[in-house]
Amino acid sequence: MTSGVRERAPAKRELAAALKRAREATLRIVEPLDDEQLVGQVSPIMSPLVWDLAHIGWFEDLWLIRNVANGDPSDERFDDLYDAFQHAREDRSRLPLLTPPEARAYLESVRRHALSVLEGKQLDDSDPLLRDAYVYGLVLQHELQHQETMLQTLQLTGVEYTTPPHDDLRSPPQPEDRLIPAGPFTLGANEQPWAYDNEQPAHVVEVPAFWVERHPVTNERFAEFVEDGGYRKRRYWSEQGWQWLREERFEAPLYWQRAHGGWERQRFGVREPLPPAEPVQHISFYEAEAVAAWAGKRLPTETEWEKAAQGADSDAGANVGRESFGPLPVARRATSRVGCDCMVGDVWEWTSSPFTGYPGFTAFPYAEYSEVFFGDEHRVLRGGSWATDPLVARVTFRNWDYPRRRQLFSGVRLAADA
Ligand code: AVJ
Ligand code: FE
Repeated sequence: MTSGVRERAPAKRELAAALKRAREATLRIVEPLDDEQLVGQVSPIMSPLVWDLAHIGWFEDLWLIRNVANGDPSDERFDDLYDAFQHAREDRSRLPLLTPPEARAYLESVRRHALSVLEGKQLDDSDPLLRDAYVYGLVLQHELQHQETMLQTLQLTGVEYTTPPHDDLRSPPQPEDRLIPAGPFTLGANEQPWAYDNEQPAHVVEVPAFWVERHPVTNERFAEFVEDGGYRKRRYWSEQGWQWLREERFEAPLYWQRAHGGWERQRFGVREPLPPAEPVQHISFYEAEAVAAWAGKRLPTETEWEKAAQGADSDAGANVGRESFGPLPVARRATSRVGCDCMVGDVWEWTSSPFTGYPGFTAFPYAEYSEVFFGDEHRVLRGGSWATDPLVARVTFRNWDYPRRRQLFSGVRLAADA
């Protein structure tokens, strides 16, 4: 085991500032939308946006008021309405939800109360919830992660949104391999006080040598796979992947459309030429596996991915934080020590690993964040996307979803045995 030097706990003033920054970002996302757009059920796999809003407030009420100060719930009904385990996403728009103005007022009143609790609270080291201000990190990251979920919903609705142009149509560099020599490395987080339970405990693993590509798979390369009949050739697909494809009859990533001069894609309500050098996004795990097979490669395991990513999260140039509204042409940014680029930000990268607990895992502070999702059904995604907040996009962070999902800002990086 390596022993990490923990950073000092953030001061109350810094916590309040971080909560404020997160809230401003949440409100900025929904600012251009009218009430109808906020209450609509866009897709069975996503909540209405007004649910995410009030759920953010409910989670803050639960953790920063009730669990920190033994306060009463601000409204008894909300444990049913806004606990994600009570109702499926597809049913949420039929619930007696708060209206958008009510949800905004609720967010505001919970925040006021939570800040007054923080003001009067001794951040006591002997309470694991308060040590390193953990519970504040939890609530902050929760809100920031829901922002990414809300952006997925917005992209699904096709509402036109003002975003920076993605008109850089240069060709990508040739794929390049990096060799990661065999040897031990420490998987997981032991120095980040706000790491989630599923990133812990950090432990040393032996990883055989492997190849991994310098960049995630680009649109140009993915389009070659498509033009090569990738979606029609059984041999590139796993058993489950082929079955999924036959049911869905997809012929390209989500949001791609054929046009006269080549492919176009829809991005936040706008149709634009597909930028060849951007990482492909909105692919499922099955499509990730298939493009890897077509290239004569495979997906990295999440252990391989994290080993290749060491050092990448210290890069200030990463495409994270919801500003670019899309991946950017692959380039030297968020570069890891072994020289892999775009390891953090741009697109989440599917790995071959199911989502499970590390050896010695203990659920903290609640089993419903990670533990109930462990098992064979989900696959792990790594690295964060352009929509992930820098506070969340660390190299040890583990995301997960069903292998068929494509609404994610998801892409892939290829690996191979050495
Ligand atoms: C880590 C993105 C899979 O959205 O289900 C939000 C994050 N957990 N609220 C999810 C989360 C509770 C989670 N993912
Ligand atoms: Fe949540």
